[in-house]
Amino acid sequence: MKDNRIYELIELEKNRQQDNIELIASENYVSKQILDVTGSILTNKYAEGYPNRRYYGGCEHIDSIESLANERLCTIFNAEHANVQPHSGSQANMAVYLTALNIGDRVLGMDLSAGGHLTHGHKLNFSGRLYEFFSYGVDPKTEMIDYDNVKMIAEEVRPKLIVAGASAYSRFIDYAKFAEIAKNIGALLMVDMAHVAGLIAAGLHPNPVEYADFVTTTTHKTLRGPRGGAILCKKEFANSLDKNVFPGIQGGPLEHVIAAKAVCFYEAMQSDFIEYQKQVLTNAKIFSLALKDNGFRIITGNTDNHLLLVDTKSTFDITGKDTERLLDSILITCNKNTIPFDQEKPMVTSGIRLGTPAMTTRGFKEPEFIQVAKWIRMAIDNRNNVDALAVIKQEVLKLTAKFPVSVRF
Ligand code: DSN
Repeated sequence: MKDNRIYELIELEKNRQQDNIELIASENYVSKQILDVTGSILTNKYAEGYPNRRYYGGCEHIDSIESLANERLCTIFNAEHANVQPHSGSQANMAVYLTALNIGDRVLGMDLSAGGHLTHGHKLNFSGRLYEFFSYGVDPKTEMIDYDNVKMIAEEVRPKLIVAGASAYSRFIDYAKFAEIAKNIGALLMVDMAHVAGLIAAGLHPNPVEYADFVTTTTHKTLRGPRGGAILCKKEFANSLDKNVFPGIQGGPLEHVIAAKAVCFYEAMQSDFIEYQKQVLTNAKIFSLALKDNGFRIITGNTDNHLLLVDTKSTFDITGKDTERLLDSILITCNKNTIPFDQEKPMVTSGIRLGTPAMTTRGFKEPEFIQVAKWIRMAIDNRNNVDALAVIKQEVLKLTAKFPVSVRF
């Protein structure tokens, strides 16, 4: 019997995805072929192990699929070894920690409140519970990573592993500098490139693979693939890393998702992918400028990538939480986010994080992002005016109708 309720809910979510302006920096819209492959019969197959080394029969086609995914990923990023089995970015990071560290070892990563990620040592996360994490933040004036400070902390703490990469940091990260700091103290370097992987694949951001021992990523952000994780590493760590993914932390790989990852990598090798990523960057720059013109303070003053952090509290005396809710009411979707040295709690925050990847996929260019910046300011000015908010919402609906999600199909 058909599960009507779930189909109804999917329909509602489909409408929401069409109607809203999607500004969550880590989200995107996959292509029809990625959607189809993710929902394909490959979901029926068990394939514990690796290509040609499985614990189940009948894996000959699955082996070809997974090998292709590995080869494509290595080609894109010029890497020595790839593992496409991690179910998520979190599991990719966990597998690297298990490979590089013993429980209790020291690690240095970016503080979550300064732009890092939960798995970079948050005390409630497995990373902070299993390892002795220390953190670096950003410079109070520039709000950017201060590499001299990172070096100083690294020399004092002497971690076995340094983690570079972030989930809410809008500037270039100097991987060469991180590699130099790590080398000087005999530490390994891991780069979590999840947010900027698509920009790197397109050759528009520096490639960390040449500097880092391990590079982890998700496949669903700027890379525009299915929800999942992947790891790249130097050959010397390949065997140990593979063992730490399976059987270390995972059982059967999700081969339907791995096939969709392979399609994602195929798409990332096409020339229109580069054009798309260029537009992501152009849109982020113009969005940042337009928000500044509308009176907002942009953390670090600008962006080098696909996202911006906006301080709503200091200029408009509205928390990130209230801004997120207000924008939800006019069908603009984003997330509240701590800003450097935030005085508010993580569930409240002083700012929002905005990203351009999803709406760029739908065809937004400079004029649309300039308009969105105006609407965000108008909504804040009219936060208690229900009628004015209703008018903006109608305008949003008119605009999103012109940029259908089905452009991907
Ligand atoms: N939760 C993701 C993000 O939104 O950036 C990172 O994993």
